[in-house]
Amino acid sequence: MNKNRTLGEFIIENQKHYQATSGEFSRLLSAIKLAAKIVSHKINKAGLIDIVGYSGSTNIQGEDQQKLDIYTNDVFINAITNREVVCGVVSEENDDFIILNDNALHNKYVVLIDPLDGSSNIDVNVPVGTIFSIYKRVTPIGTPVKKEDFLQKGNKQVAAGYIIYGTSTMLVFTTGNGVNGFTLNPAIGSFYLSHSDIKIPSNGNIYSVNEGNYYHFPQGIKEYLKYCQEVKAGVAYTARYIGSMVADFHRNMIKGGIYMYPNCNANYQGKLRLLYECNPIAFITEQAGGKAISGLQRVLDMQPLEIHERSPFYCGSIKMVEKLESFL
Ligand code: AHM
Ligand code: MG
Repeated sequence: MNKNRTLGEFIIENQKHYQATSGEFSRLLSAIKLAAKIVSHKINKAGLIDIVGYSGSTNIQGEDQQKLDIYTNDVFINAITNREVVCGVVSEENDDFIILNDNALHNKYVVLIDPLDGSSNIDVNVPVGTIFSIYKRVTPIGTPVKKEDFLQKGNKQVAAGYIIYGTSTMLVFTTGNGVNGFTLNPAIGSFYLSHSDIKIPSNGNIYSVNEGNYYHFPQGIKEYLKYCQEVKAGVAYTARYIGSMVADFHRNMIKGGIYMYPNCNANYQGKLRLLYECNPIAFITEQAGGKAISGLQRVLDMQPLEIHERSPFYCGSIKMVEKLESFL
C-alpha cells in the first residue's frame, strides 16, 4: 500500500469511478475534506477553549445542542455550499432541509449530514464523528430542491462516509467501489491513504449495544444478547460500547463485530436517524462486505418518509448479522 498517497491525489485518480465528468463531485469531496480538517483542529483543542458544554438551545429532536454541534454544523454547511456543487442540505441540527437558490439551482448534488455524531461525549474526551451521505437530485436542474430529493432510498447514494475524531482523525468513505480510509497528519494538514479497500471480517466476537435499554428490547434481541453472552460453549463475545456510533462502527469494521440500536419502548423506532446515520453507515458496511438491516429489511431498501425519521439499526460482520436475523 502506498502510504504517500494523499486524499487529494486519490480523488483525482479515481474521478473515473465517480460517474462525473465535470469535476463537481471531486470538488464536493474536497469541501468535506477541508471541513474535516477545520473541525478536527477545533476538537483537539476542545478542553482548552470555551467550546465544550451546552449552547442553551435544542434541535428539532428536542436534544440539547452542544456548542461544538453548532460550530461543526456551520463549518460543514459553509464548506459544502461554498463550492457551488450542491443544491440542498439536510442536517441533524436543522429543522428543515436547506434550499440553495440562485446559481445553486443548477447544481446536482444534495448532501445529508450528522455534523457531530456522539456529541454528548465531547466533554469527556471520547471520540466523536461526522457522517455524510450524497445523492443526485431527482427534481429538474434549475428548480429549487424539494423534499423528494432527500427522501431517496439509501441504495441511490452516490457516496457516503464518516470522519472519526479519535486518537487520530480519519476520513473513511465509499463511492460504491469499496471503502478507503485516510488518516490526517496534523503536522502538515494532509489526509493520507492508510486503510485501502477496507473489508469487515466476515465474523467477529464484538457486540455493541446500549444494554441499559435491555428491558425494553424486542424479545428476539434479548435472546440474541443471551446468545452473545453464552456463545461457543461458554466463550462469550466481548461487549464494547462507546456511545458514539462512528467510533463503535469503526472499531467493529476493523476488528469484526456487530453494532445494534434496536427499537425499544423509550425510542419506539430506535434512536438513529435513517437518512444521515443509518443509510451512510449501511452503504459503507455493504461496500466493506458486511450487512446492515433494520430488522427484517435491508436498510438501503427502506423508503424514507421524513427527513429526520428514525429506524432500528443493526450492522457489521455478515455472519453475525445473519445470526441475529435468525432470532428476529
Ligand atoms: P447523536 O447524533 O445525537 O449524537 O446521537 C447518536 C448517538 C450515536 O452515536 C450513538 O451510538 C447513540 O447515539 C448512543 O445512544 P445511547 O446513549 O442511547 O446509547
Ligand atoms: Mg448522530
